[in-house]
Amino acid sequence: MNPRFITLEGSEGAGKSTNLEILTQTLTAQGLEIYVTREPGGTELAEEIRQLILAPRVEKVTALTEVLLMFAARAQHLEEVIKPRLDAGQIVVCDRFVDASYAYQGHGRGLGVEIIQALDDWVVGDCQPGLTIYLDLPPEVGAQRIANRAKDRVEMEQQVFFETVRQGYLERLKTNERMQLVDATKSLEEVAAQVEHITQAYVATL
Ligand code: Z5A
Repeated sequence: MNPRFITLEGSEGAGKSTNLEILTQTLTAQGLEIYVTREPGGTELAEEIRQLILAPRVEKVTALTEVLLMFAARAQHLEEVIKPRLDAGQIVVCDRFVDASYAYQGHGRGLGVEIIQALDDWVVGDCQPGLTIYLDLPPEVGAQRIANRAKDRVEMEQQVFFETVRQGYLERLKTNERMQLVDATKSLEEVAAQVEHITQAYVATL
């Protein structure tokens, strides 16, 4: 576990990007050195892998291909960006990380937790986040929030897929003390205040 590594999780439209921006501004204003990144992505190669994963296509992408691409991008991201920044004493805040693989590929795609756990042990090892904020939102509300946006390959899935993903996250919460749930159905101001409160309290312990 690396205490300076913080991740944000949630289903589509839960408000991760929006809250990440607000949070970064607050922490930076306090003089903290924050590095913000995202998954899949975060390096030139990992961003290219992201495009491969998310581009809508006629060919069916197998669940195994999808999860291996996610972890290939993650391996690059960890070595090129996350570990060096943490080693340099920065706080790294990442929009999605390995919990997304448990939720989307383990549960949503039905690969099961064991495969993800094996890849997690192999690729991530002990570079686990110290804090993960999970923005919880019913999929139908999230879908409404992003209704006017062009959808990527994963976002084109049916509602039942996103329900399973949500259950996957809720399962993770039961066994991972570093994860804290925020009710993302509340107003943006309320959600942002809670995300900020949790992070400030956590950062104060570092
Ligand atoms: N994925 C995976 O399968 N496995 C993995 O291991 C990883 C990822 C790492 C890309 O992720 C996809 O990769 C993702 C999972 C998969 N696919 N899906 N679904 P992403 O994070 O880039 O994509 P995303 O989850 O689809 O992001 P998003 O749709 O942009 O959601 P968001 O960042 O959580 O939401 P937002 O952009 O901040 O907000 C959406 C809108 O809602 C926006 O207009 C806001 O102003 C509004 N909003 C936000 N909060 C509120 C509140 N509280 N009230 C009202 N309106 C709000």
